[in-house]
Amino acid sequence: MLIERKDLDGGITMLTINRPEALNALNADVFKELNQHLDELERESGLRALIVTGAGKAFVAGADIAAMRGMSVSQGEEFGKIGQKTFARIAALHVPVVAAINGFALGGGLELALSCDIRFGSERAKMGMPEVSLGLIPGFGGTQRLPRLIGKGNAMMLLCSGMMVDANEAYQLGLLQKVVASEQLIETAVDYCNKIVGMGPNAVSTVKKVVNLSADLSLADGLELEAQVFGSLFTPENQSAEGMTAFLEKRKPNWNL
Ligand code: CO8
Repeated sequence: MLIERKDLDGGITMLTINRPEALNALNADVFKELNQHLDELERESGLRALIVTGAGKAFVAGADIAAMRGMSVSQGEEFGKIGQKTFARIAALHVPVVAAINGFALGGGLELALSCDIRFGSERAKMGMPEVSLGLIPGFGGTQRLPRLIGKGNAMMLLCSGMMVDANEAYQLGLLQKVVASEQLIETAVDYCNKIVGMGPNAVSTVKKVVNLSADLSLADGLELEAQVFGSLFTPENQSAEGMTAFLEKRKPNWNL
């Protein structure tokens, strides 16, 4: 098994990339298993948050260089597309996805983290895009997602030099939302996900959808979309009725109504 699935209380699931002997490098088999898990997760209405992490000293140290070395032009393009499609499924999953970055997140590994919604790192996290050191460029979305997340200047600094940054530098760049001690990483991610579990499930998945759509919209179109979606949450059968009533009645909302 190259990916382990663990289901925690409250609809929180954790996927651990488990190929520590190769620092969890991404090959066709890892992508196959990841897609099988996504097939299941996408169908699960009880899912509330997903955590992705890596076994051993790496989150993911990139695409598998040994597997890529002999690839032809068409195989390289095909492999890139497999990675892009897989990470697009993570980005579009109906619940927030938290990357718990326990160590190296390099190249394809950083691209995996970028497809997640939120990134928490341990003090041991090391992040970068070393593709240019191999004569390559990122092929799983890195040239597109990295500048959108941390701005063109910061992204170019990493992309053109292949340099690695430590957890604190990654935090300053906005690559990581939190840095914690290694032994607290998973607990921090789970605690955060438990906060999500207390919120309206439909509201959380709608936030994710609207924020994701904003990447392709002008500000004016995005505001119009937000207004429409906001209004759509006021139907009597929507969870917002329960959320607001619970507040006024000074009790916790029951989202399972
Ligand atoms: N691919 C394959 N094997 C790897 C990878 C990798 N990306 N990273 C590490 N390994 C293997 C090593 O070869 C080594 O195997 P072995 O024990 O059999 O020699 C084992 O993992 C342990 O690694 P190290 O001994 O090197 O561990 P260190 O702690 O000394 O170094 C590093 C850790 C610094 C992370 C080092 O392993 C390293 O530099 N790894 C490569 C990082 C890298 O360049 N990543 C980017 C890869 S390219 C990429 O991701 C492109 C994505 C887009 C593809 C688009 C498709 C066309």
